[in-house]
Amino acid sequence: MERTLVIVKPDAVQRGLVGEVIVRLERRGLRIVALKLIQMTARLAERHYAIHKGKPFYEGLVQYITSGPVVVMALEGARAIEVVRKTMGATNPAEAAPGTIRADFGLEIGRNLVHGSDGPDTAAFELALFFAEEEILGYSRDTDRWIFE
Ligand code: D4T
Repeated sequence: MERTLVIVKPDAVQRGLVGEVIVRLERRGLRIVALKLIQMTARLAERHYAIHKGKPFYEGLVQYITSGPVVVMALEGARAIEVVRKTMGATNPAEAAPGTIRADFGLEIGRNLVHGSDGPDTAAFELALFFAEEEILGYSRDTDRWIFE
């Protein structure tokens, strides 16, 4: 079973879309194994987005992600990383497929509502960045046998 990190970004929180984002991921069958509301510090944002340092959009990205509370969660499920990214849609909402979170609620790349880890190594790094090991709960649901083969 794979784990991934999802961030409901400040624009989605301000627009009252936290529930909307969670429901789309949860109803796919993904299991929420950690969840909290935080305000990211510049230091945390810089570590999370270290790979983008030096790019023209980097400063704005750090400014945006630290501009208000975000909801961070760890989700678990079969192929969770890929499933979350497909549910979010392309990075630029203008290019995202209709039916995805970014297409249904967004217009611009710098206000794209959600983040999801883009691979197993990134997921492990990001989960450790946002959650202490004991904050991620290993448990099963009675419905799991109707979702997982
Ligand atoms: P995140 O990391 O937010 O899930 O987005 P993606 O994984 O889909 O996309 P990314 O890493 O390429 O970009 C990270 C973040 O930077 C913003 N961004 C990106 C931007 O504001 N302008 C840009 O030109 C690019 C490429 C959006 C997402």
